[in-house]
Amino acid sequence: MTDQAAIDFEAVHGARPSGVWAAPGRVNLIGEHTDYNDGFVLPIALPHTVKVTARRREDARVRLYSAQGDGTITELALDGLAPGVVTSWAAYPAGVFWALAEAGHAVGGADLFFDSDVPTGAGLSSSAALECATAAALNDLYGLGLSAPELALLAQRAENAFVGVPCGVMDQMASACCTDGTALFLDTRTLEQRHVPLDLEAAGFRLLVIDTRVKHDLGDGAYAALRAGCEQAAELLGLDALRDLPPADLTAALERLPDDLARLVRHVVTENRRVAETIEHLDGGRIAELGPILTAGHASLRDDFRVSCPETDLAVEAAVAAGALGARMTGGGFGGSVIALVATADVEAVLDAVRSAFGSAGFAAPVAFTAVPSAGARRLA
Ligand code: GAF
Repeated sequence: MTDQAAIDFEAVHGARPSGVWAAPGRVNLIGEHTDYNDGFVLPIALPHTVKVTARRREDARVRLYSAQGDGTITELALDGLAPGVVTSWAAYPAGVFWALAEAGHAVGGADLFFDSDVPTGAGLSSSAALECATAAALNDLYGLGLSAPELALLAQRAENAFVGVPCGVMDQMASACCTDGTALFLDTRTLEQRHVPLDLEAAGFRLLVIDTRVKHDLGDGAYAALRAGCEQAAELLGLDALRDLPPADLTAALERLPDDLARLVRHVVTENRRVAETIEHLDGGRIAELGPILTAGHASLRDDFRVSCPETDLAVEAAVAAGALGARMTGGGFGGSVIALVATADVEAVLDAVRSAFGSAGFAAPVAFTAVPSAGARRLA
């Protein structure tokens, strides 16, 4: 552990920490709004992480501090944790203590000090990173012996039942399970995973992340409404989940649904197909072929699922017009970030075009960086 991490922890919590853990944010290459339909996703972990320095407490109390917070410690009694009790950022880590205890794991109190460089509200899974960092720390501090997928499921349970956001499992699985240099191909029904090698740089490409700085929020009801719409459509079609609708039956199925549900179904079925095509191209080493798939995915999110916004639409349009092979919004939508697949030689031209389009439209300047497929949650020291 760096001396500075220990000094910072001790200044807040008054004792030496036992270790430091980190869990990353993510971008999703393709497979959006498919995870709560039992479908397929293909995220990569970012180099940006939530780091947590931590130690056990023997008095069943939880003390949470964030370097990005308001300078106060949130102190909670473990036996007082219940959904709805914590409403600040601290609900995410507190929810992990709650989910572990509720699942019967022998977890006690702890002091935690969080420090994050995952942009918040940017659709890059800062919440899942916060949950997964907490879960990884508690797993080690209390010798729980849980696997990375088990930690991800507990983190999702924390977010669903304690925080109250009905998210799927993609973000927590990405944060817990990704590995360096690979994308995570996940079947969200069986939880079968495959780590697909993704060396974009060697192939002469970059995956740019363009944060539009339009803050997205999954807790505001729109995400829950989309999920409910998908579930209602599956029920009307007599399916367990939209994943079970074969593409060949799509046209007939759409005729049986009201228009507002039909367009959700069309997105989910075509998006699962786009994940499969992406995997085929990656396995065949055909990275450039991914471009049109990404852009088609964006059109489907914009026109059918209707979760894009003027800023994400403009970023995609400007990037593609300036030579990006393809681009799409990533994450839940309603703002957040866009990814663009770009030949290395064209990176500056694409970024200039997006900045200039944002300037002309009167939008705030976007923030961009290159996504390098990175490792999932881990102990650092
Ligand atoms: C958010 C959710 F948290 C994920 O579970 C997923 O549904 C995503 O939106 C859309 O693909 O990030």
